[in-house]
This record gives sequence, structure tokens and C-alpha cells, in this order.
Amino acid sequence: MARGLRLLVGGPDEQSSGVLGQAVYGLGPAPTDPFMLRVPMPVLPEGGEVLTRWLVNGDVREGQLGGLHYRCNDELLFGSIRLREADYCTNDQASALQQASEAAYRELFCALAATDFPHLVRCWNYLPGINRDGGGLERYRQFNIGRQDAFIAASHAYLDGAPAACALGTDEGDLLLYFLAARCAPQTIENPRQLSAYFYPREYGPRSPTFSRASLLQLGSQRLLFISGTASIVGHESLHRGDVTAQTHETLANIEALLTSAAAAGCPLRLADLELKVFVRHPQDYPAVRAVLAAHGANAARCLYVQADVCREELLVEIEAFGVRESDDET
Ligand code: 3EB
Repeated sequence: MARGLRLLVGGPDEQSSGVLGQAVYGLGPAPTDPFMLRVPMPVLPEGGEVLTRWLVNGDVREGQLGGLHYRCNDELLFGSIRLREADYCTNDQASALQQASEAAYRELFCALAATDFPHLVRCWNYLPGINRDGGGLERYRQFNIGRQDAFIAASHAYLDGAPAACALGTDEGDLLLYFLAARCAPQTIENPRQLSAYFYPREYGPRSPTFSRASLLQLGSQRLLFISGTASIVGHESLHRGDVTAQTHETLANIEALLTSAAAAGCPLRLADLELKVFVRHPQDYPAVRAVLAAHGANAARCLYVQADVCREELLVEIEAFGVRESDDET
């Protein structure tokens, strides 16, 4: 059995002591276990639920700090927070969503300080109505303000050194954030085909998004590659408006470019080696997206498709990835 971190998607049950974190994708009741997250997005093509688990060897400790639940071993911490936007009030300075986003990240950084896991590696952000207008500013843009403010307040790197991330929309529910943090700093990887998101110009909102295109973490003999949500963006512009097939090809060209950079950083992986999560805006586009992934050599057994809103209205698909490179070289 592989050591270190593994992502198990919809597979057999394993001893729960090895579960660092878990999230179930699909519509259904909220789990009673606070260490189990539900991401309320329909699974494609047929609904149902898929359980994703981050597994580690050895003992896992768990704890709660305020509204944040976490599990950790000596190297990695998985945490999650769920906030009700209705608990915040829009005022002259900030929308309720901006405040909730900042509060979620402030709690996250408090927990990292308390547990001594200083480095954010990967964040998964899910917000209701991501493309909806929220009184003059798109809700994703409100989220970006609150997130960046919290990074700055915590003195965490928010340009180079920001974590890998994704931000997707749900139909309704709470603001949901889960993340992986580490004792050791990850290396961040940018995409030469894309402007770094933290340098996006103002036309995409008053604050740029706070994420790196990928992060690479060495744990013992493993190199872990976390590829952020990736879409049909070249430079900073969305390409192939209205054409989901072309958008999927462009997205995969971006992921291939990141794989080239990862290889140069000592983590050679192929698309077929990766666990992929594929967010499709319109469920009827699922067959077209799947066909492009197959043509590029993705491993169908490692692809999880869900329906979600992507953070620019014209983007029809977004793909994120995780891969592990085992090496004999322990340096
Ligand atoms: C993009 O490239 C598409 O705000 O955390 C991808 C990954 C996207 C992460 C985020 C947004 C985020 O800009 C959107």
C-alpha cells in the first residue's frame, strides 16, 4: 500500500483512523458527523452521492476550534468550516458574504496558528449563487475581497505562495470551505499560458483571487501535486464563449502546461495518473466534456463529474486535479 496521502474517490471503506478528511458530493441530507462534509452539488450523469476521502497512514488526531473541525497527523491537517451568511449583516463597508468569507478565513488562520500548521496547501471554496449580483457586485467578487483581507490580516502569502484553490457555486446552502495545511511549505507552480490569478486586472473585480495555479508538497518519498480549478482562460481572458468542447480542450491544455512545470520541479505525472474533479455548468454538456477528457487520455475511473457554477459566467467547465509521484529519492 502506498504511504503518505492518498485520495480515495468512491472506493471501499478503510479503517477510519486513517481518514484525514472526507467530503460527500451530491444532493442529500446534511451529515450528522461534523467531520463529514456535504458538498451540495449534483453528481453527473445520474445523481447519487460520491464520497471522497483523504487517507493517511498512522494515527490521526481530531479537534474543534470554534466552528472549525480538523483532523491532523504529524505532517498534514485537514480542516473545514461552514458559515451561515444570514449570521452576517450587510453594512456600508461590506456585504454579508464578504464578511462571512473573511470570517471563515480568519478562523482558518487562527486554527493554523493554534495547531502549528503554518502553510496552506489547498483550499476548496463553495459558495451559494457565485455568479449572482449582490447589490452591485458579483458574489464571487465579494468573496474575493473577504478572502484576501483575511490573508493579509494573517500575514499569509497572498501573491506568490498562495495556496492552490478552487471556488465554485452551489444552488443554495452555506458558505463551505475545506482545506489542507502542512508543517512544511509547499512549492507553488504558475502556468506560463495564464496570468497569475493574483495579478488579474481590475476588470475582474476590486480584489484579485488569492490562489496559485498549483502547489507541490514533498512528504517523505512522495511528491503531492494539487492543481487548482482550471478553466478556459489564456492570459486573463476567457476563451471559446459558448463552446464547451473547445473550452474543455483549452482547459486540458492549461493542465498539460502545469504538468510540464511540475515535471520541471521534480514531479513528473501524466494526465492519466491524476484524480480529476470536473465541474460542468450545464448537465447536458456532460457527454461532450467526457469525450474530450477521454481523447486527452484521462483515466475515466479517476474522474468525478459534478454540476456546479463556475466563477465566471461564460465559463462552462472547470477541472481540478490531484496526483502523487512516488520516488526513491528521499531528499
Ligand atoms: C480562474 O482561473 C478560474 O478563486 O479560488 C479557479 C481556481 C478559479 C480557483 C479561486 C478561481 C479560484 O480564474 C476560476
